Amino acid sequence: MIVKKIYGSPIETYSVINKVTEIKEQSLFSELISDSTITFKYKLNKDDIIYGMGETMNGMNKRPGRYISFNTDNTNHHDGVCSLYGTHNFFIVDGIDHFGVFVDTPSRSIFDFDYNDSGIIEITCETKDLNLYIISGDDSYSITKEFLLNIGKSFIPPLYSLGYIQSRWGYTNEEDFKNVLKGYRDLNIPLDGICMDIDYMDSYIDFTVNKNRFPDLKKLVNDFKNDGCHLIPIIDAGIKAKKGEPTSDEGVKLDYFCKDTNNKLFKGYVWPGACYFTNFLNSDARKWFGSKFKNITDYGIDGFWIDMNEPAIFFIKKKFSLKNLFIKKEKIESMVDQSKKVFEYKSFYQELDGKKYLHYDIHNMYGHTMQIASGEGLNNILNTRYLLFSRSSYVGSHRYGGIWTGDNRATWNHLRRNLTQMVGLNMVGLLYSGADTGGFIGGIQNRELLLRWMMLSIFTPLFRNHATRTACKKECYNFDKPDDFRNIINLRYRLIPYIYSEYVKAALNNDMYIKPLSFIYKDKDSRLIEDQLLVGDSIMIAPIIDEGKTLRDVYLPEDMIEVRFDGYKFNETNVKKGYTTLKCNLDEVVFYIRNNKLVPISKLVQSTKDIDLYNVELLGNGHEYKQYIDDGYTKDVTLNNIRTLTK
Ligand code: MIG
Repeated sequence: MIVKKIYGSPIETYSVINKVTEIKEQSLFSELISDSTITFKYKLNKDDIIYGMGETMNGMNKRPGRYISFNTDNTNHHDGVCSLYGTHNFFIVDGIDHFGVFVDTPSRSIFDFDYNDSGIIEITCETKDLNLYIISGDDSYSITKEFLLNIGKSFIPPLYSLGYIQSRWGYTNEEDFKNVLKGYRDLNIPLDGICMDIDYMDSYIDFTVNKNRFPDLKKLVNDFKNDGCHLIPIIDAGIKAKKGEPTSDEGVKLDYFCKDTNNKLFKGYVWPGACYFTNFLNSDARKWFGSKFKNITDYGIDGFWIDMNEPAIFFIKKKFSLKNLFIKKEKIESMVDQSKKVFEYKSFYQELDGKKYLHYDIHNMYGHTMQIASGEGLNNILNTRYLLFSRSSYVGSHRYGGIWTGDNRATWNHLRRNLTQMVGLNMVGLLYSGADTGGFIGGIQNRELLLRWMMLSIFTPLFRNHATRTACKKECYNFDKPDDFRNIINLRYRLIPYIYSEYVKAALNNDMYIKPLSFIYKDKDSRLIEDQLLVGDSIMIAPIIDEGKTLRDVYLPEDMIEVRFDGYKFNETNVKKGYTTLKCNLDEVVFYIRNNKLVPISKLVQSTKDIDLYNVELLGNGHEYKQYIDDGYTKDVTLNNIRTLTK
């Protein structure tokens, strides 16, 4: 059951979509209301585990920790960093008591979970207008499902989005993209997409294409699609402020941009130089922004990623030249440390129905509202499903697209965090998510790390290898013995019938696609496992996420089948419940199939274009599998498209 208590007059955040029973008083937390804040406190029991908080750092168990909801472009994050790109204030206390809480506020708020051994939960909200949702249920899984039911169904991407995607900031022209595709095709390593980063645009202006670099983008897109590869361009939040630029002129004329404290157009500097920021609170502005995607979909494009939408602002007074950005280190740091952007965020307003909101007070829903605008726009423009993933998000963003977890690093801890973040993200319906596989930042080529990371990422719906322009080369064909990369990606493609089916079933049933063990298994050990995941209903994974290791302990809550894949063949072995040692070298991949379950697999293909979802083999010792199946692109996605396979 879910109930809510309303404090003050909260703004619509487009997170909970069902009508929820209102309560006048709540007794779960003690409340302390000051002039400008509300604080909620709850005394924890010794063994309580806390799940949730979406994208945040630290383990699956969020206790102990401090999490500050204040969407931040932090390129230097690590455990202990309190704010990342999204705000997902949903958590569950799992112990003697069992309950879920969603603090629905777009303002800055601090979540202290047994922080400094306090033994309590202490939540401080910096504005007093909010909805507090309390969800009761028997266990963490049913509480999560109740929550998911109330925030609506997850976005369902087109089939190609489940293929492997290569990306790098620095692919500049047609030639670069052709070389990437050729690099993969020549080595028979499957690939379904290449992301276009900001250099495809004309002077970083949204909804434009640089004609010198891409003389015939329509042809390129079409040729690539015929070869099973989709180009996926980026769109940034800031719109270059320049007279004569159509988007800029239109937005000014229609009054869709944010205003500063003097009621003049607000300008912040990002890649294009001075930018305007769309007031996404206004539904007409959202519609307008969404319709702009047509400039790019007209080239045949049907997928996008949206960036810098916290929004990231380098500075608001023209203090530095963007040309020097990568030369003057101290300047870069002051620009990119977005957690210190209080002044910038207090310098502009957003308007809704004639009411002005200081951006700072509603900061955490900026990326979310850009995601809504983009998703709705693409849905209106295209006859088939679109691909969309955002950097910034809020609870509710999952209905319009997915996310990637931002600028991580080529470190083993970031690989571990990719695994733990998937739990929090799935708890808020962000099923189409994943990290920059191999790490966004990282100068030295680390073959082992990339291989191990891929062994995890093949199970996350978004499977993208992305890196910054100063990072080492990370395309698989740039490494020694590319066969090892091919083996792993081959497994991904063979699993696509399963991944697609489990994904769509999870979306249609308001369910999670990735779960922690404890959401299914009630034993003590399952509660403590932080480095294994359940992927869909049939698979458990236990990837090796430590440097130099080929062995690890795996906990099996029940008898399972170990599946070892060498790139071509599957080798199934029964393993008994309890602890076991897994050996996995770099030229093979291992995963587990739960007892009495099945996994449909396809033949080997080079892209999803050639996958035949109707023609699958079954792994595992189950007898029946419910396969979701359609053409991968229709918008008509219903539970009617399920067929039963038997073994
Ligand atoms: O200021 O577009 O997180 O994925 O490659 C950096 C360039 C802007 C940040 C994104 C990253 C992307 C990069 N962007």
